[in-house]
Amino acid sequence: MLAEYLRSHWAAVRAGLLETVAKFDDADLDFAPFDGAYSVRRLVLHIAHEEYGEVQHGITQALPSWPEDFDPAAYPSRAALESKLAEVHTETVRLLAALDDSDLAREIEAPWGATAPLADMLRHVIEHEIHHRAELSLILGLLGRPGLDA
Ligand code: NI
Repeated sequence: MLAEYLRSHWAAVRAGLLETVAKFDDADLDFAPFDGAYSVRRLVLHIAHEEYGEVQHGITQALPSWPEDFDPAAYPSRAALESKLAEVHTETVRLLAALDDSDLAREIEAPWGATAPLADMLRHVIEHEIHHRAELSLILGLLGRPGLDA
């Protein structure tokens, strides 16, 4: 039941993220709300990168080390960002699909030394996505456009 809840919750969060990202034009991607803040492009890449690191290094440990940041210059358009989000999330969904509730109770020792049940590690990644999705929505407001109606 928890596994199914996490799958459906993340699917809903992701749908809202994609709806939010789709409200930006390519010309908006370098907008940052204040000096030193992440731009729209960097925020989207940060969501994908955190998921990639937490899932593929922290949980599955398929990656032997925390991944290098994704190079913003390699993602010149919204379509390129959406493609990166999908690439990372496809692997996460594959992992989630194979989980049942007993897997979620399993304690995972992350390579950085913390130990937590798998469910908690996944919840953290979902919360991270919601957190930055809200920042993107706020940025839409700063650009004078409607944000996400979550
Ligand atoms: Ni973050």
